[in-house]
Amino acid sequence: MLTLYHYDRSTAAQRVRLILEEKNIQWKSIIVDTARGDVDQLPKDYHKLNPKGLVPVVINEDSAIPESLIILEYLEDKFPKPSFRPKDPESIAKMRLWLNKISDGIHVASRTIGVCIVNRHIYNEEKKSKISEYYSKMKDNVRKKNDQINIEFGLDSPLLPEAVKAFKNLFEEMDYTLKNTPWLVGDTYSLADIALVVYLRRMESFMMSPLWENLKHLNQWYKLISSRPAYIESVTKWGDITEEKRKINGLEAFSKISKFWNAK
Ligand SMILES: N[C@@H](CCC(=O)N[C@@H](CS)C(=O)NCC(=O)O)C(=O)O
Repeated sequence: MLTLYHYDRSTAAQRVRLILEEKNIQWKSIIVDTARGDVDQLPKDYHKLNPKGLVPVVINEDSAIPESLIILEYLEDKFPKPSFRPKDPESIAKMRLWLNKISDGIHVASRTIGVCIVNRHIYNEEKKSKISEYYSKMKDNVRKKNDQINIEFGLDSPLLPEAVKAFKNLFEEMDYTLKNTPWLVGDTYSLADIALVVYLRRMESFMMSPLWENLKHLNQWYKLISSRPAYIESVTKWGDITEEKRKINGLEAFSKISKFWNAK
């Protein structure tokens, strides 16, 4: 049986659980949650499965596959029915352009927003030695450097305005596209929808949804996906153990974030 290393609120893991559920693939769950600094949660030799030491990782037929977007394409190839990839090459290219936005800045922007609003408070409540061990073991140097800036400056981080703007631009582009088609790529509910929906939930968890309440096509699309049985099973039901913190810290941050969102 396929095995997934993951944890409840990881956006990268949520999209993998969502496609597993949509495809009705049976899987075994192994929780690896280092997000609050608990590097001792990493199984021995985990870096052989994912050199970055992050989730998700899928193990299938003795192969370890990290990186959520690669996993989505892998699962689509390996278990083609039902399919979540359009058929014609032009639409496939469009789908991949949406996916590309995630690796091209959106995931990093999501991390920046998360660290500035919530994680820095979590880390500050932990023992200093635990957090310095966490960072000494972090393999991704860009992530490490960004986190250091975001922890130090919080809502005044020089990285935050751009991260917020990246989301504004993304959500507006999605809304614009969804004006004419039910899904991001025409009539096909595709990997693009599955991969991106998790960020709506993430931003919503910080109580930020008033910022995009005018984007009605985007909101309709989100409602449509989040009411799917597969989404409820794979995302809603897994929940988020930091939910309360996200709400409280998100509300505190709202006026600042909304200034960045609305800046010209
Ligand atoms: N590009 C990677 C990003 C993976 C990633 O950022 N994983 C996060 C959760 S969304 C993680 O493992 N966090 C653990 C930590 O921060 O210690 C992917 O798409 O799989």
